Amino acid sequence: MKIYRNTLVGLLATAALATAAAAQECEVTLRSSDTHPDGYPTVEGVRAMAAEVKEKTEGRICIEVFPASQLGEEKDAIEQTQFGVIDMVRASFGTFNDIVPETQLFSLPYLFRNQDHMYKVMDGPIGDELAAGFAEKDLIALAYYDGGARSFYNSQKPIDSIDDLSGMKFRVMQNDVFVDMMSALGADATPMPYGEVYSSIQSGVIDGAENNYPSYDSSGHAEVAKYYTLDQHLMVPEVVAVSKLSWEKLSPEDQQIMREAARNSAVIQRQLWADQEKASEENVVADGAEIIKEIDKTPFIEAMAPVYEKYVTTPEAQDLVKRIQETQ
Ligand code: GTR
Repeated sequence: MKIYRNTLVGLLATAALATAAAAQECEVTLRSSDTHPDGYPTVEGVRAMAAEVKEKTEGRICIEVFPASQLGEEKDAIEQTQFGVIDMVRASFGTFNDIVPETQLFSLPYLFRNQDHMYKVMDGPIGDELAAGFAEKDLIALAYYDGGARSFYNSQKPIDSIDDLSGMKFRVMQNDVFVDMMSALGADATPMPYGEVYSSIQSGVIDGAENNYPSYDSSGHAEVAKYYTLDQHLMVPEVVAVSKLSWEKLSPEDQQIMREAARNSAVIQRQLWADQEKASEENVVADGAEIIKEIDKTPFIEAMAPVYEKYVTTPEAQDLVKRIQETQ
């Protein structure tokens, strides 16, 4: 036992020294915020980026990921990143709403046909143009991650058709598009931060929420809202963004390393995402979730016409939506 204890103390001391040495080597430490827990594809995606950046800068630039909203809920984290209080954020476009108004069109329901379509759009010229919108708001968009397809879940009853949504109360991200989407579906929207959803379903403040399989699973929402209907109304891209203030302190060479590492991390994140979607589906089913897969999406898609009318008004917006829809 004594030997074990000594060994353990020795190991801890060595680890502490190694950590101190590593910390000393970092000339720059960038703090990155994520709402999701350890192991979630977005958290591990940014960690993969961190590993590449560390290697290519020979330990000069370190990215430290703070998972589970340790640095604040997503909307606050985005604002803190704009002000340079936090250096980086990984967040869904859905939370940007009027912070980066250009993201709103990308939050329109049923805009993307499938994940491949979303990748093609985000990895092409449209994604580059959108990065300019982020830059105007002091955020440097480095990579777009996958956020899968979002569907409704609730604690009350299986949703088999659009009529079943009538009068129900669902949490949405704090974004006007989603509030309008819910009223177009005949339901009530309650915008609130992600971290409040679990207790709000549990206490009956809301009937449910909407999200992808990995979030439904990792947040524990599946425990309190057993009915999950795969209507897949939203496919919202996610972004890894750096504060302009932190970015401008880096040399052009280091900026290039960051850009490349972020792009490479998107490839890793998307693979992790595909694996996690399957694993989460299995987890929630094992925990007793009832998945409604057979759902006619046509009435849902048709119901979105007023939302498009409200948001796709200018010729520029109309052109962009057309370009997105026409991307093959
Ligand atoms: C998740 C997304 C988060 C956050 C969350 C939410 O799917 O990855 O960034 O936006 O949804 O609903 O708030």
